[in-house]
Amino acid sequence: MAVRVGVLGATGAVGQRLIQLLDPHPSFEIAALTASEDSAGKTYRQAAKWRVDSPIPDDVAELTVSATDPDEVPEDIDLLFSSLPSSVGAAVEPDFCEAGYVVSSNSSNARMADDVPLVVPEVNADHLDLLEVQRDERGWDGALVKNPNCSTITFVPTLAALAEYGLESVHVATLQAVSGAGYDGVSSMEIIDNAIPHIGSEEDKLETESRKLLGDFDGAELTHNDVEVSASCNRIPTIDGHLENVWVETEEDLSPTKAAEEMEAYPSLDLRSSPDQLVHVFDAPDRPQPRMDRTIGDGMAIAAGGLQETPFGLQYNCLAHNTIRGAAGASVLNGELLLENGYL
Ligand code: 11C
Repeated sequence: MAVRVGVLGATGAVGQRLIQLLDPHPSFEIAALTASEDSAGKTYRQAAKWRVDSPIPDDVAELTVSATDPDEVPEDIDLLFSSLPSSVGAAVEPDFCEAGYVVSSNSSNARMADDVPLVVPEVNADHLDLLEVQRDERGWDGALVKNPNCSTITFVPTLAALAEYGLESVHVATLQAVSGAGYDGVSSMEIIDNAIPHIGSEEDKLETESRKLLGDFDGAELTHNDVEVSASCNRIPTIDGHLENVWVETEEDLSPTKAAEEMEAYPSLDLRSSPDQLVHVFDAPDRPQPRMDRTIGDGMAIAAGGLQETPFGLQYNCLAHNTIRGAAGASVLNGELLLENGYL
């Protein structure tokens, strides 16, 4: 029988992607949608300004949207996917967890909390065990699991593939699509003929989330990886797909050829939304490119290329679809991991 799920923040850019990825889904059935007060009481068709590249599923279109409040969501929902603005997520996600709901959240609040697992299943599925600590410390019947920022997800699997060589320092410069800024960013495209450096608090997220993801959990406490990470984040006028330039120094020698082999061999999982191959490495130095390569593995794979030796270490480029692999798909994958591990 399908697990009944809800989407918190269902009308936003990531909320719409979640609905696209969840309907149909072999394990999950959408049974509740929430949004801001002004959408409450409307059908989803009326409330959503639907923009993703497939029609609204008919059964979802006729569901009534409720306010984002635990009292408004049916108790028999087993899992909530959250794509709330972070200020709203910070205010209400703990209430949902206290009320007994398991929440797989893309929102940026609480990602760095000591007892909140920040998970990319292929990289650190074992961090899910942190939920036992969370349950003890917070007394929640529910649980809160986070996926990282889309630009963190883009480069961390490639680093994980190289981690056995000893990561010493990482420099990353991002070229981020406008859909990362939500639908206002897409509709205005006000940065055509421009690029914006130093966007939001992205740089801090890449530097801190990557070290948490690559850290070790000993059953009681999580230790963050001590690799030095320095990020520079830029918005460019691409619609979907974050491209990143990475420089990595390792303790052991690592040639571009060996690094490419390690990335290609890095295992995917057999969760429903896992791509067959997680990291695809291009030989052509001018790939990956967002428009050509963001849909590899149905948007759930990472693409890499341009590997070369430089005086600053191994250099390469990587790319992921920011609203699929980087956001909605990441939350769905964490939901599948929760199901696989008996949390639902
Ligand atoms: C952007 N990466 O491209 C951001 C959007 O922390 O989940 C996602 C923000 C986050 O602007």
